[in-house]
Amino acid sequence: MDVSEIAERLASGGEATDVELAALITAEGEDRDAVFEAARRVRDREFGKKTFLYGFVYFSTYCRNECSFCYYRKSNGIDRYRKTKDEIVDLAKGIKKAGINLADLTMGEDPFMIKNNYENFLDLVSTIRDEVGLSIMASPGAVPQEDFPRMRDAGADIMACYQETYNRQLFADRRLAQDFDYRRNQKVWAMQNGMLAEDGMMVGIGETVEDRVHAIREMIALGCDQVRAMTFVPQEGTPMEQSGTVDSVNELLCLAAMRLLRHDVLIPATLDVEGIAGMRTRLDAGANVVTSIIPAQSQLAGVAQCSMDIEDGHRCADYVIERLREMGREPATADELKNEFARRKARIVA
Ligand code: SAM
Ligand code: MD0
Ligand code: SF4
Repeated sequence: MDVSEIAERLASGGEATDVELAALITAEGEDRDAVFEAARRVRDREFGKKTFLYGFVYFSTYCRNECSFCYYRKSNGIDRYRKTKDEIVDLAKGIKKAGINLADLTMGEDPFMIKNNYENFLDLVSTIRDEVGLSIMASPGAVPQEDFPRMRDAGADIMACYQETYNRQLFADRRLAQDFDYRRNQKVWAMQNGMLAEDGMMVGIGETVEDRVHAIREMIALGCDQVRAMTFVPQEGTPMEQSGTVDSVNELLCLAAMRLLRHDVLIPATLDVEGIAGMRTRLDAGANVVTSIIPAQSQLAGVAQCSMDIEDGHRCADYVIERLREMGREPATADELKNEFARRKARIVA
């Protein structure tokens, strides 16, 4: 199969079959380079050199769930923390000052934040909106449909809830005792209520190449404004601790496929899989957002890499911005992201 022809066809707005997409996301050698080059070209045509910067605020690591891949699953006997509202506000002010465009307010499904219809979580969101004024991503896990209007009214701009896989059996094996359709609907309910949505897939959790193609198709078909892929990182004390891993190039190829299928979508280059070393490869695969930026002195954790590059400042804003400029890319401003979100929200309610 002529992979570079497939990539070029998609880059100019054409379509591809599932078999062609499978070839694209398993490309090697020169074909692989051609896929990444086409994805970068499409990204630069849509966004120029501008790169959005998201700060990761993992404010509570308590969780009632038992996802088999996750370090923070309930039964793992780890040290946990829950930041106070004042601490979180200070952190968010700090990341705004450092040039970050958005606060990603993330938690495990923490009973304290969830109780009384998400009272504490929603109070946190509205406080960040009122006292900090950054764009806000909500990553609270799966939320009942009736709470979405309140989440929007509190000021959440985008709801992040990753399906991980669109293979229902694999979902059941990985997100233990969670409902596939309920989680899928998080994205639908967000958009029906005027928020943007982010979906995501994991790479290396036992899926086939066909499963990856299926996940990419489903995420794009849902109409999410942001889509991601993250390579599985094995975690101590979890059922998947000894599971094998896949090369992160598989993730990069999935990112490139997303870019080629939906030219103007937001795609994160996460620092949470390979640290700062993984930023360039992800941007070179067509990503246009850097996520999981964490201030050095914050005592906040990552998810897939709970400590990598954090304490030495290699995941902080200044360091990321320097590396971006070295690549010839430009950090967006907080206002530029606000405008981008406003334009996208107008489109989903239209
Ligand atoms: N608790 C909320 C939830 O599950 O939706 C929000 C935060 S959750 C920790 C964020 C995401 O991190 C998960 O949806 C999953 O995609 C990713 N993740 C978790 N553990 C991971 C691992 N070991 N390797 C790679 N990604 C992981
Ligand atoms: C990231 N560590 O962006 C974060 C996290 C949650 N919305 C995002 C997985 O990689
Ligand atoms: Fe909890 Fe999220 Fe980890 Fe699942 S992925 S155990 S919901 S923190």
